[in-house]
Amino acid sequence: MKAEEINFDGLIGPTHHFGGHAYGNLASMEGQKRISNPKKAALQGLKKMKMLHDLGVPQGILPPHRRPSMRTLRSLGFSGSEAQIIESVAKKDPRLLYAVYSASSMWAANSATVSPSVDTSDGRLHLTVASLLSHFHRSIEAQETFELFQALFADPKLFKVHPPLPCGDEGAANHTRFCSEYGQEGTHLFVYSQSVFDRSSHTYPFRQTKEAQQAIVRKHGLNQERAFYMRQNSHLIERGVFHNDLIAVGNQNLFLYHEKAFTEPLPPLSIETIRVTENQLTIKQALQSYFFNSQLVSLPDKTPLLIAPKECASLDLNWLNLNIKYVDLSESLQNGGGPACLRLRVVMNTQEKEALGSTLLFSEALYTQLVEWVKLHYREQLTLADLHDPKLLTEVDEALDALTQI
Ligand code: SUG
Repeated sequence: MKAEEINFDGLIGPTHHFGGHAYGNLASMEGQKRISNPKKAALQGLKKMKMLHDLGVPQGILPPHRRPSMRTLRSLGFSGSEAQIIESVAKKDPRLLYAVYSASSMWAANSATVSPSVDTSDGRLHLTVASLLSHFHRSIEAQETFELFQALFADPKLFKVHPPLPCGDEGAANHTRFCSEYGQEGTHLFVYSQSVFDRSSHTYPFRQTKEAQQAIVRKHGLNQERAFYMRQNSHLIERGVFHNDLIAVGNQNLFLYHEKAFTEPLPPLSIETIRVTENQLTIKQALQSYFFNSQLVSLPDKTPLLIAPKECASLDLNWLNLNIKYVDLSESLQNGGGPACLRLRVVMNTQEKEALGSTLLFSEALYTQLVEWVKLHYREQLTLADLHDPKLLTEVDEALDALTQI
């Protein structure tokens, strides 16, 4: 079957701020209370999408969630007009207000786990929306993502969108699909941090459960013999490696990973591996530069390319026999989200792509429109104090209304 892999990037929303919401994510913890620049953040994200599109790598785009999440506040018992609710939450518990203002849906790698139709028993493309239970500000994404994906992947003959699971699941950030061609049956590597029955205590949240991944294999109808599970090195989670995509990246038949990523040997995946040693790149350097959160993509001529954060440009990477291009994502990175965090990979065949329609596919014209839209509607500075003002809510809604027109 002929198929291509589309990178769907989360469009960075107008309320991007540094709230220190993600415990165990060092950048987020350090960034708390810094002044963010939502306009710069969104333009950086769009520029990355354009870079991939210009390189001939298929690119899609996902709209931001409406923030603040009024439905979350109402579900927590706040009532009245939206402005009244904001004022009341701001007074009673500002942390709650900041959390429901989080623009975290930008990190689309955490929106779902995807299985292309060539891998599933019923021949449909399956997506399980991530529950994101480990952090309050992220868990509120799940229901909205579910509704969005049901609307986007609407044809029940081609797609099956599963609701979030009742256990910790952070989506594609902890899953790698290997294959020789995108349209050929793949092999799946699921990396988890713990079992739901694990009783050991640790400082930082262990986000991904094995049970969620086993459920995904069952529900998507994947071939059990081609699904492998590995446990993340727990010491690394305590050092800030909160998702597997901070320490490993794979594409097609190539897997690039740090020697300390796992404590057991890799399963028999029949792939080419690049095992990065501590001598070549220390864990500290990997985290500071977000090297492993690069996107590993295949160019139209099939050569691999690494799209790395610009923070990697100063590293000595002579040992790496790969072409590299650098991107500036400083705003997202200050919240612990690099190039790979911002995208959800979806392998689609021609029929599936046609059913999706063109609205979400990146084009030169869409890029121009979105850049104009961001320039018109986004602020250049956002502080936590700004989130207390109901005027921001009006501004955000105007922006999202205009986006709907686009
Ligand atoms: O869940 N940061 C996100 C970053 C997600 C990165 N994604 C992948 N590795 N795939 C997280 O920790 C920070 C938000 C704040 O602090 O305001 C945040 O949620």
